[in-house]
Amino acid sequence: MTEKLMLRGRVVTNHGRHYGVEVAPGRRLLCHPRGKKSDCVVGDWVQICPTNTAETEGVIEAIEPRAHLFFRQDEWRTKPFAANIDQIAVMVASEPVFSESQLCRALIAAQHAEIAAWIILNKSDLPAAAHARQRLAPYSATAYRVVEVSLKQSPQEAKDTLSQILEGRSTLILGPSGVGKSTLINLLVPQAQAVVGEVSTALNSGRHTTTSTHWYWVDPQTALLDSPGFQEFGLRHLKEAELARCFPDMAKPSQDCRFYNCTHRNEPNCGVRLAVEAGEISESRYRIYKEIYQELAPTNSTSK
Ligand SMILES: Nc1nc2c(ncn2[C@@H]2O[C@H](COP(=O)(O)OP(=O)(O)O)[C@@H](O)[C@H]2O)c(=O)[nH]1
Ligand SMILES: [Mg+2]
Ligand SMILES: [Zn+2]
Repeated sequence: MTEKLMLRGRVVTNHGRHYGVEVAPGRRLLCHPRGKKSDCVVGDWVQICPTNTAETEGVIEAIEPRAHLFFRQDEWRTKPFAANIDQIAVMVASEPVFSESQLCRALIAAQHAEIAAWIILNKSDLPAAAHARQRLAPYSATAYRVVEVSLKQSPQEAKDTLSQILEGRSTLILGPSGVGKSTLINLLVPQAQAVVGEVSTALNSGRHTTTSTHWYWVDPQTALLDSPGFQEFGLRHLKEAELARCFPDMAKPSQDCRFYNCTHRNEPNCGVRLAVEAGEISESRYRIYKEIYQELAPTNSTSK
């Protein structure tokens, strides 16, 4: 009996139960998990066994241990985005007006997972850019790295700016529909041909949205990941006491809190609240902190 041929590869696409596994540059096999259920996600390193002689299809036999899994968590389910990525880039645009809560949630999840995060503001060519810039000021002024681009009006400049932050890393691009994720992918990966601004027939969205996660190579060391849009970025995997630590702008002020276990909501002599009053922490970020805290806290510890 001949020994089973095993190949090692990285999962680069996922559509339901279909996984594209890259075993060498440009060489991919369409693979399926062995069992009914699969915990495989894009970015995973896997062991596969070809199932046809042409070696174009295979079965996933094993998933190698992950360095990282970036995910969101609602009340009941874990929704993985990707495994083994180096950083995330949260994309917002001048238009449509972005949800600061969703931005915060993605940044919190990254901080919690100890993954670096960037904020990309696109469509700086539009008049609404001034307002978006103003809303992002509390981010660029503190621990966050914000870059501004106009992918459509100044593609070369955008490419130069983005290359500096993306080069040599694998980056998951996150952001709501319409911000320019597909435009960015196409600019940096010309052979990607992601669909831009297309109106989909999807009943609920009415816009084109990516329905599967995709790993694109910009060059042999640089990768971009496009992922499906989502409604809510759940953070149920965090304990409420961990939340403040995921707000870098609260680190210093919280050292002045009277109580070591201050929740920064209604305790007296709270350094965080003082910093909010002094305008050192943005009011919207503080409001979002309290909202998420409430979501994570057991019902018996709601604020008075
Ligand atoms: N004004 C302006 N429009 C842009 C820019 N970048 C992308 N767009 C447009 O925004 C729309 C949504 O872009 P798309 O890449 O499909 O966004 P996605 O939904 O995040 O993938 C398209 O009509 C793009 O042409 C930009 O820098 N400025
Ligand atoms: Mg898109
Ligand atoms: Zn406090």
